[in-house]
Amino acid sequence: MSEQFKKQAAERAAEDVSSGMRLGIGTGSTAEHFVRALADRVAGGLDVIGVPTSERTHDLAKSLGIRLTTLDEMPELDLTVDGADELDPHLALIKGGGGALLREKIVASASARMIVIADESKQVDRLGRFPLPIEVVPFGLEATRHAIVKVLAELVLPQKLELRGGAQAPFVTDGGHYILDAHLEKIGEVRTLADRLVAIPGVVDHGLFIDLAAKAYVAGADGVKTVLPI
Ligand code: A5P
Repeated sequence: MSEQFKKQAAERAAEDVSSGMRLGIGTGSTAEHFVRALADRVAGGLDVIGVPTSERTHDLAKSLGIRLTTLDEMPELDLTVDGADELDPHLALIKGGGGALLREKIVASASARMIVIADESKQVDRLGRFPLPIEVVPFGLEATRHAIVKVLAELVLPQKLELRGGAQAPFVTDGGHYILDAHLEKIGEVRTLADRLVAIPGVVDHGLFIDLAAKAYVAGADGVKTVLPI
């Protein structure tokens, strides 16, 4: 069922795309529905160019005939459409379940607007049930882990961090980094946590997306809702 909802939200977002747009194209199962819906429109004559947020999205979009470029060629975009792991009423997001958070944040930040597409299970009152991905440099991993634990303790948050993929075969991001997933349950001060994490030298970025999403299409049993930040 949720797959159907993801598809409905993605198809609604594809309707917002018009010819001439420079698009950021997200990563994940919901974003893949968007890529397919966009490709259908491109086959029908829509003229757009896209910057993919991962190698995975690059390969899919290319195989479906969507014209692609890079942020180096096209540093300013009109619209990014991407999924999320959680969205709160302010449209603050947790992203990075698929490991593409860094490129996703760079692309969304280079876009005039970001639209989030999701099924209704992703909507929460407060972020944190979904583990927060924190992208870190492999060098000095243990020192970085200690620094993160210290910040979490100071903010009275649980200090459970898991290296994605495990110590024997850590997951490696498109940027060559590792991911520590932080099991936080409920994040009180989203902005404070975001600021404190990026201030740690070994942290490349984290999956909190604040003030980036302008709108969300959330699909559920009652159809597709348009959600604006409160
Ligand atoms: C990829 O890194 C993520 O940010 C995805 O956008 C997010 O995990 C949502 O994925 P699904 O659409 O597969 O749920």
